[in-house]
Amino acid sequence: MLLADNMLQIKAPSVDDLNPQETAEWVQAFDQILDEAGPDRAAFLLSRLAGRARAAGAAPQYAVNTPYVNTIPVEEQVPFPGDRALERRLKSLIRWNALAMVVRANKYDPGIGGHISSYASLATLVEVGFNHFFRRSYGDEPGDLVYLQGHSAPGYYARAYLEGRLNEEHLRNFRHELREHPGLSSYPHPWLMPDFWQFPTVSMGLGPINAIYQARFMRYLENRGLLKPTPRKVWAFLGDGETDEPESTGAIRIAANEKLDNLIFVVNCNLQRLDGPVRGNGKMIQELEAIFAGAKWNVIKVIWGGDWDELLARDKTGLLEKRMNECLDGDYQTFVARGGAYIRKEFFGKYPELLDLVAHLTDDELARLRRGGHDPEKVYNAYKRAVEYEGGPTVVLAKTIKGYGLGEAGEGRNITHQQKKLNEQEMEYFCQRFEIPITPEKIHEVAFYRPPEDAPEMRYMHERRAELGGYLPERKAKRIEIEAPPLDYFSETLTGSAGREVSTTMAFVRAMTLLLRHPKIGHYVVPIIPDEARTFGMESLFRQIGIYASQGQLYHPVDQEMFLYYREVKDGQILEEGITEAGAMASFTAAGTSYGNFGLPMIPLYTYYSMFGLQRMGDLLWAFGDSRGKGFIVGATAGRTTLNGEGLQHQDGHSHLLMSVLPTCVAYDPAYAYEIAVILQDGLRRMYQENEDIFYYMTVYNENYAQPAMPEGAAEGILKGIYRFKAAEGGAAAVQLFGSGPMLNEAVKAQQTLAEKYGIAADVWSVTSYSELRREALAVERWNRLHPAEPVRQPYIRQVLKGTQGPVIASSDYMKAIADQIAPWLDGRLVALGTDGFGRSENREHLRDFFEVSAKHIVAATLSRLAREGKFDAARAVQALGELGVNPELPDPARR
Ligand SMILES: Cc1ncc(C[n+]2csc(CCOP(=O)(O)OP(=O)(O)O)c2C)c(N)n1
Ligand SMILES: [Mg+2]
Repeated sequence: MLLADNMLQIKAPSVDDLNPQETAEWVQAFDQILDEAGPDRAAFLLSRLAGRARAAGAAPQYAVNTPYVNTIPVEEQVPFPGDRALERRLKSLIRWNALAMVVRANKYDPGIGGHISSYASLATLVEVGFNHFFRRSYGDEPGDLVYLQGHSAPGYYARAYLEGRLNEEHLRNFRHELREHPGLSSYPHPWLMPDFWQFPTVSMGLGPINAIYQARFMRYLENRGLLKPTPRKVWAFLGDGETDEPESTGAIRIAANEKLDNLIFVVNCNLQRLDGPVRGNGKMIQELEAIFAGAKWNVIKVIWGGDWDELLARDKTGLLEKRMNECLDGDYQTFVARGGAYIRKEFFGKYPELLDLVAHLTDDELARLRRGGHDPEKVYNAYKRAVEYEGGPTVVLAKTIKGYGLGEAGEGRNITHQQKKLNEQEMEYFCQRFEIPITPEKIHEVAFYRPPEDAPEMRYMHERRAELGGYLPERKAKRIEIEAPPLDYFSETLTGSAGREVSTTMAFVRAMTLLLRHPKIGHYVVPIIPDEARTFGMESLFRQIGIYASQGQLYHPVDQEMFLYYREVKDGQILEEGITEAGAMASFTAAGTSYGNFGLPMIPLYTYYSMFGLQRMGDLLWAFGDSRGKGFIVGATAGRTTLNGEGLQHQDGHSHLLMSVLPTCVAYDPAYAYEIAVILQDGLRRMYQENEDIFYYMTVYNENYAQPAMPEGAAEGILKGIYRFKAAEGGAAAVQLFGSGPMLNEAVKAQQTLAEKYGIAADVWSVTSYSELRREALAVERWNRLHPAEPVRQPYIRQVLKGTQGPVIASSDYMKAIADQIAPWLDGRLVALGTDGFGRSENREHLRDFFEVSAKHIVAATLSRLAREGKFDAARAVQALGELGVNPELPDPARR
């Protein structure tokens, strides 16, 4: 039976029961059908009745919630296939070592942090996975991809310690990464532990959205015939508090629409986040059930442990289920913290019948009635169903206790998330509760414990992992063996446009098209677009390589008669994401890390509306860098003045500033088509041939102008960030004009005006990357600082400008702070012009005048500066401003 049917629960009408006799007969008849024909038949009849009721205007209200009990009925459960005793032992040892790791770290280094209580709540949920489900490989094929909850890291380290993959030294150096011995990073960071961690999950919400797009990308690779299909899954473990992040649930319908039955979410519903309850006044599991079921996910609730089964079975009044439904999460948390007597009084005590039901249980036994997420058999059954479910994604909502096993030190307490210091009594309690075989002295020392290799639990652990194809987490990135095409492969973009006016966006699309046609690497290219392909002139790709659609094209496209119709195909190459920059970024992440996850060196080119990219995706990009992701991000319709008409929320004058903070991002602001080709080629070489773990950001614009041919020898400068594009004619230059993107054309115009009208010779330089120039200069400066006795080295920017004269007037379509990045090496020569402030809807000419970056402002800035330096008559400069039409009394655009 599909769960969606199951979900249709008819709400009780709000009026009183006018005819109890009749009601009883109906209920009796229904029960009979349930008994005799089974739940499928019963559900069918109900939905038929509901349909008739709706048609007759007697529509019952529907709710997407089922009662607050387990989704899987006891009679449908299969027995747990593992050795419960050995698994419990293993889990207990992992619990102890994880706890010890954090307590030790904070004992010797107060304030170093770490988390105990999250893993304590999660242990059963992940251990059932490690012992029975998470496959490291399927034969020679890559296995499951598991996104583990980030701040539960101590638990995974503790497991790897038992497995012998980490040693005691590692554990002692948890959160001490910079000592002489190898340390363990606080959270999953592939950048810091590249052989261990696969997915950086600790920024809440990134794991879930990345997992969804990972599962989809897996299908994309399979449908395109690049990856052999296997039953591999993407598992994502989320905190219940984490689900409040929009990224956690914002893309779940994609998973359902794409029928991703290779995706399993497990939400650890310990009902708490950092400060307190996630929903004290509500019920997180019910809320999530409604959200996921509404999005057509298969929902499996694991609320109650096995010891409740008998109580539920014996309760013929329905009051136990009623009581379960009526208590709020805040109440459930208090039940844990206050213990058995309180539970008897406040939970069961509400109805005398329930007190009778548990009369045979002691208070201690009541307190120990387990929650579903701590019962391996319930968890196993939920996972088994999830794995076997076909046609869509599954979410397992498992109820647990935050700080499970910590007792007074934090079980269910509001402070538990931050608990990192346990006193001796508390640690003794823990060891006793989980039967950790260590002496009080060892507890006092907070010693780690690993049984001998031949202990039955150790043998069991290794056998389980061997059966499942190896240990996890583990990252195994093979060296990429790709040869980047030589630069002349892009020759048509190098030779200029012969006067034809072309935008850099068109030039980029052309270069990408060439890349797509490359016989050896074309199939690795993944164009990613969040619904702006037409804006960027990419629609020809629709026909050429098709839009990926997992189900193909099930409808007749409205434009099918046209040559460039909207062609959706199962093995399409373009990822048309729809309007979700975050989703597209998650696809970019899946593609850009596919070399590490699947051994497939996919080359994503993600093109978006420049303004709507970085501001939204910052955190995802940081995680992308951490993941050692590769690929090209292209900010199209770039520039605060070049994107005309659109106005304040559209015009990007700062993405280069935002990109400059990403350590592995190489950012360029090219002016001409050949610069784009050079950057693209070198990016391919560095990332895919030299195996550097970096990625590229490039801005492209929609202004059409003639594209010049590449000047001889420009390639090195393009890549390093600057080269002389047009030297002054007739004598040494008295001023240096820097331009980037379309503003380079303004610099060239200014060069001409300065020469013709004011007799001033100027060199024009194309600055392709201020951030790369700065990085190089900082590295050289650092070397100089650390080697005071060695001959001083010169940064590239100084080498290039050696012997040049006069001020440097820099203009770009970005904020002045972009050019300011290299000010320290320009000895006070720099005058930065830029587009600080909010954009406006206007045409380019007015925008460039407004932001004072146009040719005339470059000329005015030059004359003004030369006047200040005593190299140009000040009165003449004032007059020139008037001639140029520069009004010195206008307010500053940065603040208007
Ligand atoms: C985006 C983001 N914001 C804040 C944090 C800090 N933080 C770490 S754990 C945590 C609470 C997590 O609660 P929950 O998701 O319920 O996980 P639990 O520890 O209860 O399993 C917070 C706020 C973070 N890691 N990421
Ligand atoms: Mg929680």
